[in-house]
Order: sequence, then structure tokens, then C-alpha cells
Amino acid sequence: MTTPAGRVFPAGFVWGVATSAYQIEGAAAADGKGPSIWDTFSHQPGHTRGGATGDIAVDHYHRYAEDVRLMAELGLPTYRFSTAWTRVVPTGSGPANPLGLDFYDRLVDELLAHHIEPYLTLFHYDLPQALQDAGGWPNRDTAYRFADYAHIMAERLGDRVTHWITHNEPLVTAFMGHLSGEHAPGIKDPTAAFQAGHHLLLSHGLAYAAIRGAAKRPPTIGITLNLTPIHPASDSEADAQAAARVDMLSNRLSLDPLLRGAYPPELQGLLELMLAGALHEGDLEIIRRLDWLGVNYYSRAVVRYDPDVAFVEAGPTRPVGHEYSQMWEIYPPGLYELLTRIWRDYAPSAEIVVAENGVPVPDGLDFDGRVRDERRIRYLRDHLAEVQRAVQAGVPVRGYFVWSLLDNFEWALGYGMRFGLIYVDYETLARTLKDSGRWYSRVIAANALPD
Ligand code: IFM
Repeated sequence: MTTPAGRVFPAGFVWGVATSAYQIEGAAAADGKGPSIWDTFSHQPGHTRGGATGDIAVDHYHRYAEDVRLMAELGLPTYRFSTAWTRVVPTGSGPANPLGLDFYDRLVDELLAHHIEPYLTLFHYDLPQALQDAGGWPNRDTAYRFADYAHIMAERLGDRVTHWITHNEPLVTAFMGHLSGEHAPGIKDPTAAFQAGHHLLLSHGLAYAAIRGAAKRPPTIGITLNLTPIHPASDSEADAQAAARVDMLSNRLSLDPLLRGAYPPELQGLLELMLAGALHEGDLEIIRRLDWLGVNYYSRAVVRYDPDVAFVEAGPTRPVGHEYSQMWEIYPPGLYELLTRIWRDYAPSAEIVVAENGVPVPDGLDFDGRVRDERRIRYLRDHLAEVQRAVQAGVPVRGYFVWSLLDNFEWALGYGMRFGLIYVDYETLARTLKDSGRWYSRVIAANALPD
């Protein structure tokens, strides 16, 4: 049983919520914003559920002041959001768009006026379409254009923003965007996927240097990774090896270069093939620059040997008798496993933060206008208890961000998945605080889990 003292988080623990530009901003072509690959992709038939797009999303671009007020009501000390590259540099390279920069300027000022510390992510899937047309992430030049954009942002906001995130979930962009094709730009080409992944990591390191060079106050610069404990479906040797292969490609492929400065040696043969010509001398030294690591955790994966699946020879299973959300198994101990594993295997000098954690479960307004999302509260409570367990085991976890502040556009799944602490009526765009939001607010105020 947990002691009352065990329910308290360390002093100075960072509490927050996270969002991303394309998922909430809307105003897809306002004030000189250029098209991103998600504007293009979501408008092509068959790519998103119900043909949903982020054209309007939840109109945060026009309602940011109301949203910041709601954050303040929740007592949020920090807010993690992303900036849209094409708002700032409409074609991805060349001159900045002053009106786009002005928007982020206003947002940051509004946050600071409410004593909310910004955590700014530079890239959350929305590559400028013009750069895609020039080859996208498989083209090495994109990494340098990203560093230019990072420089522009740090020059403009680096007097007020301390905490920077270069990329959110680079392997999602690499694999879902270039291998399965479920995400923009919808490519299905393994070589493109690996090269995109490498250039995303390279651009992280280049942007790290660009931010340091331009920011007026000393920045802390991180990256957020989607990490998933991979479990074998049985005790068989074949399943164990299948799980190790999936782990290599979904976790170690980014953790190893970022925290060890090398790709996993076990992948040498595959990477020689896939990164031929793309991996330059000195790249791994550039990639290794990191002040803090953001861990995005949602679920585990249970896999079995399947010779028909290319590369990994492994396929997913869904263990029976477990609880599932609309997207994944609900598996809180996976967060403890992940945090302790990172600490044990890498002992990073970079700080560790849980940068996303949340759940899509059906919810809605009750007769009295209240949203009673008990399952989300249970999910958050159980995962926070695992964070505490990791802290007690000696892992220096510095903070935790709920995904997400508001219900929003869940990529290819459209608006069907509600992750928010705040309910959004997609007709009127009215916001309603959910019970989970009130609950989280109490956790933040107490710096502890309630009994
Ligand atoms: O909505 C996404 C977010 O954009 C990135 N991390 C996972 C979330 C839930 O799927």
C-alpha cells in the first residue's frame, strides 16, 4: 500500500498539459500561413476519418486568450504547445511572416501574464508543403531549413521562452508518414522512412545549436519521443526475439543515438542498407545534444513472431481480459517500466519528463452540462501513481504533462477521439471543463495524488 508521504511529488515537480498547432489552431490559411503537409493530406479523400481536416480545429488561433484563461483557472504552471512552421515561414525557407510570429508572440505574452511557463515545440508533424515538394524529410536539406526556422523562433521568443522541444515523436513522422502512410505525407517506402528518421534526428541537433546561438536567456532544449514497452505474447524464444526487434525499431532507434551517440549495433546491417549515403561522418555527434528527454507514454505493445511482416517479423496481439481505450490497451505499469528502463539502460545526464500521457475514452455533456469522465481520472491517477513509483525507485522524473488540454483533431482518426481535460462542442466550439480537469487541478494544487 502507498503511504501518504508516497503520494506527494518531489518539490518543484513540473505540472502541465500539452497540445499541438495543427490539432487545435485552425485558421489554416490566416494571416499569410502557408500550407503544411497536413493541410494537403487531410484534404485528399480517404486519408482521415469522415474527411476531417484541421481547417478550423478548435479555433485556438482566435480563442487563445480564452484558452489561456482556462489554463489559469486550472492552476496550470506550464503549457506545452507547438508552433506551426508554415505560420512563421510559409514555404519552409526564406523570409519569416511577421503576422505568424506576432501570433506566437501574443500567445507567449498571454501565458506569461497568467504565470504560465511556455514549453515550446518546434515541430509536431506539420512540415511545410513546399519542403515536401522538394523531397521532405528524406532530403537532408530539410534538416538545415529546420535549423533556420529554429533560429528565427529563438531570436524572436528566446527572451521569454526558456524550455524548447525540437521535435515531437520523430519516429511517428518517419514511420507513419513514410512507411505505413497513415500520416502525412502518406508515403510507403522503407528507405524514405529510415532516411526521414535520420534527418529528423540530425535536425534536432542542428536546431539545438541554433536555439542556443539565438536565445537571449539560457535555454533548456529537449525532444519528446513516443516510447512503448514491447512485451512478447508468449514465453517462446521466437516471440522474445520478435519483441526485441520491435523494441529496437520503436524505442532504441531514437534513444540510442540521442543518449549514446550511436545507432543500435544490432541494426548495423539494416541501417547500412537503408541509410546508404544519408549517414554522414559527425552526424551522431550532432544528434547527441540534449538537455532533457520527453517521454510520451500511452500504452504497451504485445507482439508475436510473424514471418509475413517485413523487417520485424512480428505482429501485434491484443491480450484478452485487459482494459482498452478507444485506441490502445490501458496499461499503467508500462510507464514505470519505461522510466526505470531509461534510467537503468542509459543513465541520461538529460532530465526526464513525461511529456504526454492521456486517454481517448468516450465522454460528453450530461443533462446538467457536466462531463463526468471517470475513466480518464482513473487513467491519469493510475499513471501518476506509476510516476511516483519510478521516483521512489530513484528515477529523477522532473515533470508530467497531460495530453491534452482540449479535445482536438486526432490526425487520421479525425475528431472521434476525445483526449481533452476540456470538452469542446465541435459545432459551437464552446469549451466545458471536464471532471478530469477539476481533478487534475487539485493534484497540481496539492502536488500530490488525492487519497
Ligand atoms: O494526438 C497525439 C499527439 O499528436 C502525439 N502523441 C500522441 C497523441 C495521441 O495519439
